[in-house]
Amino acid sequence: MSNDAQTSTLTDGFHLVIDALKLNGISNIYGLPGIPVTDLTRMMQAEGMRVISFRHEANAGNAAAIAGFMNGAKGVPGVCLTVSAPGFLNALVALANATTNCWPMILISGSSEREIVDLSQGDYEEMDQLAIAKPLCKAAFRVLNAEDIGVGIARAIRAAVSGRPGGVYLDLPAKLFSQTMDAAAGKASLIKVVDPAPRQIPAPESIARALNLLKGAKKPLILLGKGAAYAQADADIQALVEKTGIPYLPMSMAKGILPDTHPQSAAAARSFVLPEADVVLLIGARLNWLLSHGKGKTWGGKDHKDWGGQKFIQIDIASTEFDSNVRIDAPIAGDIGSCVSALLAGVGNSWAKPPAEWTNAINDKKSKNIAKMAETLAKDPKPMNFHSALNVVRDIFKAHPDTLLVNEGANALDFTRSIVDMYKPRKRLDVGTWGVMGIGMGFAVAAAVESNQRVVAVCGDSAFGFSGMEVETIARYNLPVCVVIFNNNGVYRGTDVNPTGGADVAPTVFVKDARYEKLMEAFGGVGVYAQTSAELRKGIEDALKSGKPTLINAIIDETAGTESGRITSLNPAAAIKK
Ligand code: OXT
Ligand code: ADP
Repeated sequence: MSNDAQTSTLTDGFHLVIDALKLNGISNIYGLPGIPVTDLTRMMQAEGMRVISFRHEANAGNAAAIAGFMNGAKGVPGVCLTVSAPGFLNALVALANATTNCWPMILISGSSEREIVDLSQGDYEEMDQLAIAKPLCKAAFRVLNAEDIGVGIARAIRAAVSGRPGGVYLDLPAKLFSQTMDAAAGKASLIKVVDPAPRQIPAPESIARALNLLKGAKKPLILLGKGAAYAQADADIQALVEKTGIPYLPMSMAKGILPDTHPQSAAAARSFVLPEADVVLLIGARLNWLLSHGKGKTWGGKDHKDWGGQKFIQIDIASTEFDSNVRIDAPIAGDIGSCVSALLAGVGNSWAKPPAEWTNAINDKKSKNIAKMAETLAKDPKPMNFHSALNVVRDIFKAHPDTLLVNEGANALDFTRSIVDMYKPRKRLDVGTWGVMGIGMGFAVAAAVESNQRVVAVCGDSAFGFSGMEVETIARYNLPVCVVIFNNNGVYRGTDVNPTGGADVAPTVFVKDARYEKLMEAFGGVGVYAQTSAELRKGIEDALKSGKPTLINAIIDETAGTESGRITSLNPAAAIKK
């Protein structure tokens, strides 16, 4: 047999990985090349996959995580590809963050040779990656033989997207890639995962129990979390809210499942509805720190341990979530699509709307808050403050509701959440459950790649710094991303001083009046220095019109921010003042 004839009947590890991913509808890879995966990235591109190559694996990982949020309900996880030890470690924050947020992501890392690693003989980038990844993700697998690649990738996909979604680690030792096997046998070894995120139908009695509770409520409330956005059951969720007439509160990334301008939105009366509600239906939201653990003053309790008296109905795919903080009176275990449609069937067309005293009281509170906000937004100070800058962003999202918003920072995050209305589901991508900085540019890249829409990333200047080098990635792939840096010269604000009077600036302060826009210009994109709201407006509008990679350095009053934004109280206070 000639060499050509011989190779044409063979396949290898490289091609089996690519074929297995493609077979399962995975076409975008977020990664960073190097030993032992450089050729894999080249071959992936040659085989028609989109390989988005980053400057740091943390950002590639964040991109994959948010791609998982955007597409997971369709059975497609986000995929990140890295080199061994240091590259792998760089991506772990994103893998852990994906798991914490319940987003399906697969981290594929090349690794060193088992026989050397296991004897600790000091291989190139030696590390027992599988053992390190395990506690940080939902599942971790290693493939040693080419004929197991199909199974390995199938297991990774299923583990990532089925049940409660999460991060999965897949360890591929260098030697695997060049292993060969008969091409036909290789093809036969691949698995196209059937129904990767199967429906989980709720028990009828759990639906009846929940409807009973809801029916008796005088002050019902629906709380939509990012699980509800993830599930892509938008029409049924909208119908449930509208048919019951129950006021709803969206968590940050659930904004837009119904337009924030919806008359039943209680977002502008948050601190009123939480303690007042008597029955709360949680859809894809956990009673974790973001909801004050379902108790304490936020919920009308006397102190932080005190239960406010609410009854809770909770829809979640993970039944281990129920009773995690307070009693769940009516747990509904199942996928949100199936659970909401079962509730809808029970609600029918003659559901009695909540008492008018409740909805009127909410509307009263809401209109007062909205009027107060409108007053603040109408001011146009120079330098800009968070409100005047966000007034511009708010107008722009109203006019361009398909645009995706990436958001990180402390004040830049909290003010954006309450000022900028979202009109469509899954358009707001932010720091999530951990409040993690550094998601900005990775999320922005994936948002543009996965959606083919314009993206505006509103980042605090500190937050931006964690992933800032990816401006080059945005420019290199010519992505329609407009980064808006709220530059107030530091972490939270720029006014702290070194109490010793020494030469070092305070730990929270950066170089004053830094010219961040020049970063984008350095890579051929558009840089804008915006000192007024008019300049900011023009900058974003131009970026949306042209689709060119743009970075706007929006100068914000350095005194404007508060410590940690809306979560100041989480900072421990010193017991002893020196
Ligand atoms: O009802 P009330 O009266 O209470 O009012 C509420 C609503 O009713 C009202 N509202 C409205 N009014 C009128 N109209 C409308 N439409 C409307 N909508 C709402 O507004 C208020 C507020 O509503 P909200 O937001 O819904 O309610 P609330 O009470 O805030 O909700 C509570 C929470 C907990 C759900 C919410 O606050 C929340 O989601 N918080 C998330 C907070 C978070 O995650 N923060 C990020 C982390 S902070 C810190 O950790 C930072 N670090 C450390 C660090 C991190 N994180 N990561 C890593 C890897 N390393 C270090 C750092 C370094 S932040 C940070 C950088 C900060 O500096 P930057 O320069 O980047 O940023 P700047 O601060 O901007 O300078
Ligand atoms: P938020 O921060 O917006 O309150 P969380 O991340 O705390 O949201 O909660 C999301 C919840 O949604 C998780 O408990 C997760 O198990 C659940 N979840 C995710 N996807 C689904 C789904 N398809 N069906 C049911 N529950 C889901």
